[in-house]
Amino acid sequence: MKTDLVGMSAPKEEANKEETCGAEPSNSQGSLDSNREDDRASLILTLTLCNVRKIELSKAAQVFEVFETQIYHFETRGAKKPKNSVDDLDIFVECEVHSADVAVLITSLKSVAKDVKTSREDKVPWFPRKIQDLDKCHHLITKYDPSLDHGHPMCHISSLHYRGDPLPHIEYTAQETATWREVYRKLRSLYPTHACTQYLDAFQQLEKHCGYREDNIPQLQDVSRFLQERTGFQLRPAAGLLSARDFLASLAFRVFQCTQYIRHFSSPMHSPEPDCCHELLGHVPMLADREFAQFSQDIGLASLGSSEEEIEKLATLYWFTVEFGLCKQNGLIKAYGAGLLSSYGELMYALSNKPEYKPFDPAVAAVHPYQDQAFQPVYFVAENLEDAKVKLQSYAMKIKKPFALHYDPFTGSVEDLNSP
Ligand code: HBI
Ligand code: NLE
Ligand code: FE
Repeated sequence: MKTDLVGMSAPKEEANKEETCGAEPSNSQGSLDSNREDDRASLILTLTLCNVRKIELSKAAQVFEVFETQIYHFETRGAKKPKNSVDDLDIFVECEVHSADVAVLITSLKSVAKDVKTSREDKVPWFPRKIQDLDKCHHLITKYDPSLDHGHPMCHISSLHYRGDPLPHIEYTAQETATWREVYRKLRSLYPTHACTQYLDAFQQLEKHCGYREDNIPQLQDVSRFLQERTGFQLRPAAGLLSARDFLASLAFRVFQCTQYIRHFSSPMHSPEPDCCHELLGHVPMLADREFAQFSQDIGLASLGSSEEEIEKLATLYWFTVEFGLCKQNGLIKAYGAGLLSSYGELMYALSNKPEYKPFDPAVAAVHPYQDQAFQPVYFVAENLEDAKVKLQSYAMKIKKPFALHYDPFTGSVEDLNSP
């Protein structure tokens, strides 16, 4: 793949260096550059990292480095608890960090510390209020960072793409196109019997208008334009797997963050992680459906300002619907989940009667265990997409938040209905 993306390192922006403290700067509706400087609200954070193993001290420091935090105070002491933990340190840190980075910084620190306590635990986490703020929602999760071997993901910051930048045009290699061809051909033969009608309708349109063909990997620019005309959804390039919080937040603004690289040619029929086959063949056709687009945006809106626990539930709900959802149609079960519609292997398996099926209930799905490396043992079956949407909406209403958000499509922003 030939691309002008620059990899995982975050380009340093001199304009962002000078941070304002606390208050948000006023939102000038000016040029793109002013968008980039906009919303630099940073805050002073006091953290206690409990029980960091002495040999992992440098890893703890590395996390702060990745987030470009300004450290004012960094102090270690022998761990308080338990008394005999001679190999552990407690670390006290005072630092300045962007509000958008706080939640994910703490998640990252939890990969090296047994517990992380913060001075701001009870506050509402930062969330984007207007579509331009999505420039801050770019935290990548590196699941297999060899330098951090624990179960917790290590988060990197990626700021490769800004709102308004043209979507990168990718020249795929012959081998990449060959992988696409194989995936496309196989899946296309299954769709008529396995995909829901909404998918089939959109897929036909994409073949007609958007360069969906065996020998062509469609470009984000064209696909994004197509979706915008249908449901107002737009695509943005993502450099990899994003944190659930950032990924869901973008859905609130009808923005879908897409990877552009393609799976390895050795396993065309299943990839554990998203790639362009998954985005273009799995997600895009469904995002062209009005009902499904609303469902996706509703999960996104529910995620804004939610606690870590709530985000985890919404991500799980997303998993069992947007990724692996099934629905009834004319007495048969069909797939609407993108993770199924982009995997020949799992699409066959999901409708084979081998797995277990449960009726879709958001409260059950949100806490149901799942695994992301192989086929799902359980799928949730919705009565239809509208029913799934209504059930999700009543689930979302029950999430406790100190505000009631309303999305204004004219300005692409959310406002708090409770504030004067
Ligand atoms: N990031 N780039 C990208 N693409 C996804 O499909 C994606 C993601 N991050 C999280 C995610 N999907 C979901 O599995 C939920 O955690 C929201
Ligand atoms: N398993 C899917 C595929 O092979 O396309 C990707 C799932 C991404 C969550
Ligand atoms: Fe996906």
